[in-house]
Amino acid sequence: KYDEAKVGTEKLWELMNSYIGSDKRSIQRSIVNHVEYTLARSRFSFDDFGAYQASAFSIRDRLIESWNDTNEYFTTNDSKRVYYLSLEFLLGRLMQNALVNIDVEEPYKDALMDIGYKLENLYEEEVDPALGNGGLGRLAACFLDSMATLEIPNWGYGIRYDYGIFKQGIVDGYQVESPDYWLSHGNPWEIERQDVTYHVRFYGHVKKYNDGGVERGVWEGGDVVVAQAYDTPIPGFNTFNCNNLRLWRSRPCNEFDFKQFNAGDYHGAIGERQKAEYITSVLYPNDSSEGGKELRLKQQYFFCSATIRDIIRRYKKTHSTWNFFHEKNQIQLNDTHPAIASIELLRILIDEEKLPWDQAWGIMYKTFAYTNHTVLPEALEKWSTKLIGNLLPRHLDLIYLINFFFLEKVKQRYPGDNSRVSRMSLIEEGDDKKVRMAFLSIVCSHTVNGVAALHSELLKKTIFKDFDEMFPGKLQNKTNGVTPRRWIHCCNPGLSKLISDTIMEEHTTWLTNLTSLRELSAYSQDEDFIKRFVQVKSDNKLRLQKWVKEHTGIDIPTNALYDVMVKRIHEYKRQFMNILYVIHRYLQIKETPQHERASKFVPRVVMIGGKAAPGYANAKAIIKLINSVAQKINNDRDVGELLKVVFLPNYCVSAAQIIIPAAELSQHISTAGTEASGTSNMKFIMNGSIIIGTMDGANVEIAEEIGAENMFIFGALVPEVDTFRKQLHDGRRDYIGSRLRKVFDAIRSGTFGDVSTIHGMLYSIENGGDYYCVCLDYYPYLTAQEKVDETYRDYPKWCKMSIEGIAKSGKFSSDRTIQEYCMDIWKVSAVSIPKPTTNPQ
Ligand code: GL2
Repeated sequence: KYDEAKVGTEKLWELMNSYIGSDKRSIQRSIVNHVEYTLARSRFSFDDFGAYQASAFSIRDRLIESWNDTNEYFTTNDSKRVYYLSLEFLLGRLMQNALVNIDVEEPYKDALMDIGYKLENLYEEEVDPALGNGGLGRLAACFLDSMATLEIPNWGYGIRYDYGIFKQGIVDGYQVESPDYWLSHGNPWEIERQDVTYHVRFYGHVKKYNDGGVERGVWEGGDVVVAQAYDTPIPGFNTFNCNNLRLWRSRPCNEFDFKQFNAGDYHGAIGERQKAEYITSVLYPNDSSEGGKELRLKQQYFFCSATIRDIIRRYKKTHSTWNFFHEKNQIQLNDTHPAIASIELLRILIDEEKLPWDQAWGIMYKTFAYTNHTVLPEALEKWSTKLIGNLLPRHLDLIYLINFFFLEKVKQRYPGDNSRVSRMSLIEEGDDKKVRMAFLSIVCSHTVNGVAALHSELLKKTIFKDFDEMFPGKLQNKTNGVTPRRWIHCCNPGLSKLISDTIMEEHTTWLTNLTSLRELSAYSQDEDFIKRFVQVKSDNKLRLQKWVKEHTGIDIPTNALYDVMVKRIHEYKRQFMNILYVIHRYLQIKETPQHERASKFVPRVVMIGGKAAPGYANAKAIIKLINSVAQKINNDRDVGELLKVVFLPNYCVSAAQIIIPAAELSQHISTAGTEASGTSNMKFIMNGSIIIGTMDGANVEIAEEIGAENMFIFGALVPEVDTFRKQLHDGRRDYIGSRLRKVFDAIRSGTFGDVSTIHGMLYSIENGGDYYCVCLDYYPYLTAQEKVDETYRDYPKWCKMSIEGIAKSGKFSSDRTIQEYCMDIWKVSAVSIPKPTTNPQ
């Protein structure tokens, strides 16, 4: 039926069916065409950046071909689709990923070399699109790669921010933020969709009426802005399927304010219009101080409304009833940030499609699923009812109605249990009433999941306990994963080649079946293999050494243990504990006579990187402390190359691709029960770095897979953390031992210059405020660090441990995660696009 909608002549279709060849000449022709006709450049102004842009356009052409075929195929086959809604997609650079996935990296390398350009240099010309804060946004990007690779009909939906996560600079040891205007040179990967726009309303008022027993609303007035679509093709690895990431940008609506214009205030009228563009200007940097901001809620609703309308429009192309909506569409909420999407669907079904409540509710409920990414109370979203009621009056009505029906059920099920009713209410009572977005998402979704086994268990025992009791089985676990295409093959080509050579497989096989890495176990003590493995690691260390010199000016040796901790700076992640240990190590070296040092200490380069939310004072104080300690130690000639400390500035996806392959030890040392999963831990083991870590998040499952003997595990478990916190609360103050006291004293006495910004944290930790249990875990951490040194001295043993880690990291491919979502939550299967046949050139 859909085929009949085909327009244009047969000839046009035949021409559109042809595709670009992958021979050297065709590649060069397509690049040069873009140089001349897209960029309008001449030979004389054609630099590396121009070559990057032209190559990017030529690659995009190829992606668009399969992207079009894919979408047409899904539509004609009425395929069931998955929509991944996320306020963050931390994609990282796209060029190498695209070339690798569509398997033309080598032909492009040759074709470019032949005309005088080095592909690797062009990779460096690409800006790193950073539309996310950290793990949650990067997870979304890994999922897109896996869904395309597994041929799952999927679109990602998000916001096309003008400004990504801020750029971090370091001045006098302090973090300074500057805006990341990533679009200043255009974005060759996206397709602007002038034909895909929706109107989105804010504020205004609701008129209600009774429609044969159903209360419906008409939402009128207020402001209307336009959402415009920008599409980025998402190619799968080793498949013709190409999915889509649709990002929305806000534009002013054509309803121009003529009143102001006529009154002569031309500038004023333009200014009002421009306010619409603010909505998608900037990504919020995960800052607790920014909670409750109206603009953030506007962003959320803006993107959810456009997305839901887009999904409905697509469904209606091939369906005339609502009966199959949930069977054809599954919508996954990446945290509660897009939670308002379910209410928007409900609103449209009731107020515009005029469905009865029960039917509308059923459709919504069976369509949505929600992923929780944190148990930390400060990160759980709550929106004031005043704010929602003002901005989205009809949605607040519906939320109250949902809450009413829901609490009726709770009362029925637990008669007389009033405290349970108020605990479970979607509305938190108080002077400023708030909607608990996580609870709302649970009630409006058919399935809820946590992101690692421990995290999912904690959800059931703590913040979602009542819900787990009332809806047993609704809460599931889906342990996170990462894409091995980017996180092994692209970032560590040496290791990728070694793996392919060793298990005698083309990388096209093991990269989509990561558990086959197990075969490497047999080589963990094989001399030849170890030799090559060590060579790969030292090449990567050299690459990082250069990066560090270029970005910080610091010289680091390569014949030292590379000890890395990169992630957002947060008290719960405990970079603070790491730097306390560095100070301890420094003091110890100083106390040891020169001639004994070599036998006592393994040379180490400690590298710490990550951004602090701009309003998070303690996190910023930690960065300052790290830099001050680094300054002191690196300039202490007496210590020399035995210990170097580097703060890696502006940690981002492209930096991670240099840093992770070079690490030998990586730190994942959060307080047990705080890190929901962590995903860099997975990337590090895949690249042969050993983990020093606590039994938290996915570390627990990593230990299960690779064996605790192949990690350095230490620290309190969740129940011990609980006990310690209780003791603190009851007044316990004897928890600082003499060696830790010495470190505190060194900080206070000015050994590292003026680090007074950290004094508040020290004071608090000493006086019962050690919420993240730094003092509790400090001594076990020292012991684990001693074990690290001891093991590194036995280098064959060290190598064996890291190779075992790689071999048993297969579970942590995001392909496995996505397969579980498909089977247990979305009930969706692969749809494979047929290989294109015609190529008339
Ligand atoms: C996070 C968790 O903190 C992190 O542990 C987890 O790996 C990721 C992805 O599930 O999600 N939650 C969150 O809000 N951010 C995360 O990184 N920003």
